[in-house]
Amino acid sequence: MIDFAVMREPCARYAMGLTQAELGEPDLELARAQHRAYAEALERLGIGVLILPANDAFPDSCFVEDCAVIAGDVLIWTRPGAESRRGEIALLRDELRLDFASVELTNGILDGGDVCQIEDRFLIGLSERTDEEGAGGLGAVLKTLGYRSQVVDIRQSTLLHLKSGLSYLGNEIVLVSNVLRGHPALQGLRKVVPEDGEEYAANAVSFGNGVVFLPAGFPRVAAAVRGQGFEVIELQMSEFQKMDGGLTCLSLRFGS
Ligand code: CIR
Repeated sequence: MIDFAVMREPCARYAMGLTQAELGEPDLELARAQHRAYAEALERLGIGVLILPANDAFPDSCFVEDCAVIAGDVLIWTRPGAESRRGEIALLRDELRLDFASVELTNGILDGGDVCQIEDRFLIGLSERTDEEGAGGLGAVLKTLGYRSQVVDIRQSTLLHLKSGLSYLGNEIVLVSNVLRGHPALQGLRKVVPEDGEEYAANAVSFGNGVVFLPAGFPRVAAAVRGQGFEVIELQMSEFQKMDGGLTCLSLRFGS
C-alpha cells in the first residue's frame, strides 16, 4: 500500500524540457491544473502528498520518479541519463529530509522510469537513459536488500523508459505494450495489452489496494483493467504526454 507521495510542480520553463513526442507545445496552465488534479486524486485515496516548489533550472524536474528508486524502506538515488537532468538529484536530496535510509548509485546512468517492481523482483530497462553499468549497480544494491532483478533491453523499441510500456497492476497482472509482451521476464504473468493507438496507457500507477490510475482517453485499456477487477481512476495527462511523461513519473511513491 502506498501511503505517501512526493511531487514537484511543473516550472515556468516546462516547455523547454526534453521530448520526442511531437504533440505540440504544452500549455503550462493546463499542465499545472492536471498536476493539481493528480495530487488531489492521491489525497482522496488517503495518501499524504508533498508538493515541492517548481524549479526553473530544471524544466523536466516535475518528473520526480526518474530521480529515485524506492525498494521497501530504502531509497536509491539514481544517475539520470539526460545531462540536463543530472542536477535534479542534488536538488531533491537537499529538499527531502525523509526519514528513509538512502543509497547512491556510483556508476553509469539510470532513470527511475526504467525500473518496474513486480512483487519481490525488479525489472530494469536498458534504454537511452539507462546503461549496463547503471542497471548492474542498481541490481547489486537491490540484491543486498534481498530483491532479485532482471534486465529488459528496450533499446530496439521506441519506448523512452521501461515503464512507458510496462506497469505492474498487482495480483500477477501486468499492463504491457505489444512490443514487450513476449519478453521472458514477463513469463507466467497475466497480461493486459493496449491495442494500437492506446499504447500510452501502458503507463499506469497501481496502489496495491485494487485502485489504478490510468490516463484519460484510452477507453479500451480502462475497460480491460476494470475487467481484471481493478477500480480505475482516469486522469487528464495531455500536457505531460506532450513532454514524454506518464502517470508514474509525476510522483515518487512510498509505502509498504
Ligand atoms: C524526459 O525526457 O526526461 C522528460 N521529458 C520525461 C520523463 C518521463 N519520465 C518517466 O517516464 N519516468
